[in-house]
Amino acid sequence: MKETQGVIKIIAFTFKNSFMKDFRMSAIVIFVIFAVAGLGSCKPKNAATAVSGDAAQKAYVAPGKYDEFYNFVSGGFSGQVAVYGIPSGRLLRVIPVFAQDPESGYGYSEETKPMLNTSHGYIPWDDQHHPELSQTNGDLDGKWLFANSNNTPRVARIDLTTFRTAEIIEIPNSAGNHSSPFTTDNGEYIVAGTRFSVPMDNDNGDVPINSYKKNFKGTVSFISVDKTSGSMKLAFQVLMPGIDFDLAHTGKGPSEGWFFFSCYNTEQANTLLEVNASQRDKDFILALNWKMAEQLVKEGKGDRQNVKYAHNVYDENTHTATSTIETQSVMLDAKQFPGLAYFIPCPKSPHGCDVDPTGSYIVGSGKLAALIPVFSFDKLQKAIAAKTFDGEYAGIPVVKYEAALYGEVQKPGLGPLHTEFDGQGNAYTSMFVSSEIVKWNIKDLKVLDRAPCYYSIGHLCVPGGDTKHPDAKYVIAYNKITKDRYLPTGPELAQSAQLFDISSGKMEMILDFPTVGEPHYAQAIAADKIRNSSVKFFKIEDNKNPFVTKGEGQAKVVRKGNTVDVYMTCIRSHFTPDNIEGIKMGDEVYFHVTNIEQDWDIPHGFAVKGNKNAELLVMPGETQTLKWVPEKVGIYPMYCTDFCSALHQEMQGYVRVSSAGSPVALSYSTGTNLPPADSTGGSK
Ligand code: K7E
Ligand code: CUA
Repeated sequence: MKETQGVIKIIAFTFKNSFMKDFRMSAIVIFVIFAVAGLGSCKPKNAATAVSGDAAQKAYVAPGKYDEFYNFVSGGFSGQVAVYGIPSGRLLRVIPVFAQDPESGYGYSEETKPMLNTSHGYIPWDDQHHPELSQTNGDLDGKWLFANSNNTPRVARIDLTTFRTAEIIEIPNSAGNHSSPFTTDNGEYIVAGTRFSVPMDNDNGDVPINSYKKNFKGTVSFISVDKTSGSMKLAFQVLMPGIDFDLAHTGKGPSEGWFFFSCYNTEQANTLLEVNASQRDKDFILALNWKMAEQLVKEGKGDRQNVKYAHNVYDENTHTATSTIETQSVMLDAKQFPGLAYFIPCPKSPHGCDVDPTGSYIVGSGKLAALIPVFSFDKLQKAIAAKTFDGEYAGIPVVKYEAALYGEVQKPGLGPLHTEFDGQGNAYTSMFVSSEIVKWNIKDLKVLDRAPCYYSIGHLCVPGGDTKHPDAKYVIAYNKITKDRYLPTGPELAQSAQLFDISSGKMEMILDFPTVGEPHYAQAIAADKIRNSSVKFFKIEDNKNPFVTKGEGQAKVVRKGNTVDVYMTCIRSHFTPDNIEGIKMGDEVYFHVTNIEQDWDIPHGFAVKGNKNAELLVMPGETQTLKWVPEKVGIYPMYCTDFCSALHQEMQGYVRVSSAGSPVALSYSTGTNLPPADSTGGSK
């Protein structure tokens, strides 16, 4: 513990000086300390005993009992979203979103491959940072979960009745879709701000990198969401100066109609950003009047641009995704429309940008700052009306810091990143460098409580913590480093979450649980808002897949040239057909497998020897297709991969592959042994 405090003292000292002198040097020192704090030996000696037996009881959910909350946690570089139960920390499901998933066949089956299509072609991976639950009137409505991808800019919508990805839309004129997918408070739009500024898609991108200031631009995009179907559409984009957009949150209440984005690299550096983008004492929070933008677009303002981006939709009736390349976007140049955008100075490379439940306060978190600035929406409006500006930046007015500032939380800790709220006037801010959660009061800006995290917390989550009415029973920390917390597993250790009970007014740690991939942001919602609308199986009569087989009597194998379509059913515990002959070398075989069960939780799997994709995992009432191109003459077993009954191990069959010119006729059967054993034919 002493060592930790020592390190914190050094950091504090560095910060103090950094305000007076050249920030460049201190930034380097701070980064060194980051490394020491992260990797070093400063583990509190009592870390292992931070939870009392009494506290652990609070996280205990007895066998057979349900959790109170669903917790949707970003999978980071796994590209997926994981679902945990809270307070138990039990992993319930990993939802495949931006990466192929061999467990479910997502991205491998013919029906789901189009979900991962982009303007760059098929991309089976991404880096997922922020899950966002849909909101109506500023509260969670339990309909959808949105997810961003950071690398190839995309936004996904997950249907919370099926826990499946229903739609993915790519964002043109963007690179590194980080400040996304945050919702407006009544669910009209999802925003997507570019982290990396780049030349716009239609500009000549073949320019020197050091022409950044001239040629690189930023954008923030608004994707409209249909209230009933959830269907997404790129509504408009706003052209911004070439800086980095990091995080965002919607206004609400008095600030409804506005959106706030944190920005860094206002230095417009294009190399060694850790030094070069840390020079200015303040970067910005962008306040954007999206209602005005919407109105401008309605009036026909903005540039109609020809761009290319993929829009992928999964149809629940055909169980099939389609990918369309869209070609239109509307771009509003922020500096051409006075009143649309304002910059608020925010200290030291802000990261988090959070709005309190009343919508009156905007919290910026400068990741190199030793204080937390809180801005007042009311003061911001007054400053705008009185034009209390500090000049402009790239044509956009910069509001005077003091004119928008409500106040600063002094000495909250080090490296503030993200803030969530409890709805009772308090905020919880994660402190990366000092590795703790700090609770403070929004009105008087006094620190009320602090709880150490093990170690290096990034985001944190209060259920409904970014809505009008948080469900503030818990706060959950998502940590980058877990050294000494879990059994070693080679060079990489599990990432982790830590659960704190906050119902008493004090933070009390009650649980550690490891997470899948890297957890960045997470959201949680009362289980009752989702679980009763959960789909149990798909109705077979509603199945509109063009290759559906609605009963065993309709199973068949059809050849068209060298394409062979196998219309196959599965039900406990056999496939129909389960013997197939007459497949020839050079054939492309498509197994269209329909699960004709009509019961909850009875998927069947399907795999055939040598298939170069993954299994299919077919839900009751659903059809999925596996493509298979045999490469050698012979007998190929196929089988069910999901233990579905006592006779699961009997759920198998064979495919016979003959040479290209072989006389073996196409035949298929279940239980009748076709063709007769003496019609050998064969390829030998
Ligand atoms: Cu702070 Cu990508 Cu939201 Cu990670 S981000 S922590
Ligand atoms: Cu079907 Cu195992």
